[in-house]
Amino acid sequence: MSSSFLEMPRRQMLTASVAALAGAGLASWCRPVRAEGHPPPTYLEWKDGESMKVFNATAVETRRAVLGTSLVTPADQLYVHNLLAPPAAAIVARPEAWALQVEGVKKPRALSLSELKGLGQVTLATVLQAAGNGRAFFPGKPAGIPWTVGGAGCVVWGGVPLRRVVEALGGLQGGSHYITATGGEVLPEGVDPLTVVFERSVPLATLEDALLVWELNGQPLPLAHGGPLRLIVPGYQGVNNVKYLRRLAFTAAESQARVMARDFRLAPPGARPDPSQPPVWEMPLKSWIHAPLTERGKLPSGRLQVQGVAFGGTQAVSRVEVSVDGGRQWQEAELVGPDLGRFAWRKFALNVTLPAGRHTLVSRVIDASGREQPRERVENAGGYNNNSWLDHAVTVQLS
Ligand SMILES: Nc1nc2c(c(=O)[nH]1)N[C@H]1C(S)=C(S)[C@@H](COP(=O)(O)O)O[C@H]1N2
Ligand SMILES: [Mo]
Repeated sequence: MSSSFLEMPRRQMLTASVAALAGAGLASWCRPVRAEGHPPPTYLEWKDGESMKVFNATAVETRRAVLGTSLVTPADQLYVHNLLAPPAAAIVARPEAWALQVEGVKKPRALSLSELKGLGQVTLATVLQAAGNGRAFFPGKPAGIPWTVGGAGCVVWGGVPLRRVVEALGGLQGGSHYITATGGEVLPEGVDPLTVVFERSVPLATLEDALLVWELNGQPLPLAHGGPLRLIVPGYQGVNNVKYLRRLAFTAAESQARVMARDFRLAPPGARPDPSQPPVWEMPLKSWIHAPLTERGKLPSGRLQVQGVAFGGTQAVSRVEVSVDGGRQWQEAELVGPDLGRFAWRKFALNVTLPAGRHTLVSRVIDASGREQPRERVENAGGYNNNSWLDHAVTVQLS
């Protein structure tokens, strides 16, 4: 493992992190964290540095050429995004000591991780994606991490369906419209907790598919990805998948935490985000090509295979079309490899023969409900939900 971020001095990482967090409007808690001398981000040392691009100490994305080389993204190549410094590693060293407080059910109480495991384990593959994945392609350069395509992966979770937990606690109390999940980060003292706590609400209907997970790709959930316990809301943008889950409540209203009420809102360009605007919830359908790429030199002309990944958000992928002329003419690609279910991504491939010169390759997905990936992004102040096929085009140079 030879990676730039492993060699980055601790102070530089903290400074980078603090600067990025200040940009995200969360500056209020940075100063206390720094004053406390928070440990360096050793929680990312195990990542495959060759495969990753580092934005700061708590945001790394997977390189485009690496994504999709296997259907399931290896954990050491999966992107990471933390808005707060993660809790101490001790919580994954003794996972059985972790407890989850459940509220809004007939018999509210704390459940230990062992009790949750006792309810039985299921596995589910989902796409996990940063809501700002594709932000780098917004010409207005919205504030926030400039993710390109690598703020995403497709992984296999192991855990218990949330429905089963609710049943074990006597069912829902009633009157709730949201699932509100709280992360277990240690909050700085002296600031209003609502301005810093990682707490998100999703519609109650997501109870149908939601999981509480403790495994990632068959291994105990690492700290970087929310271990020992995480909420997974299949088909929803990454921000709704709360890590270090310590409280889960069925609530009448959305959380008033800043990360719910002000951040991750679909505000019109130039507008200030506020709770009246739609939250970042479902992932819009999306696909992109990851091969061939000629960023590091030309490729020979002739026969080559165009490859990429496609997902439908909450819907299954129906088909994928590829264009090798920037979107004028389209051909249907082949869906390859096993189908891991409607929340996973599908790999696609198309064999083409191309002459020497520059070619613009694009893909667009059509989902099971007939929706088609759009040509244009929907403009918004935060740079969220970019699924424009045009923005995700790759230009290759063949000799
Ligand atoms: N508790 C907590 N959960 C969190 C976050 C966080 O900062 N704290 N970041 C969210 C965001 S913005 C994203 S994109 C995903 C990233 O998941 P990953 O780091 O496992 O890839 O986790 C989400 N869950
Ligand atoms: Mo994110």
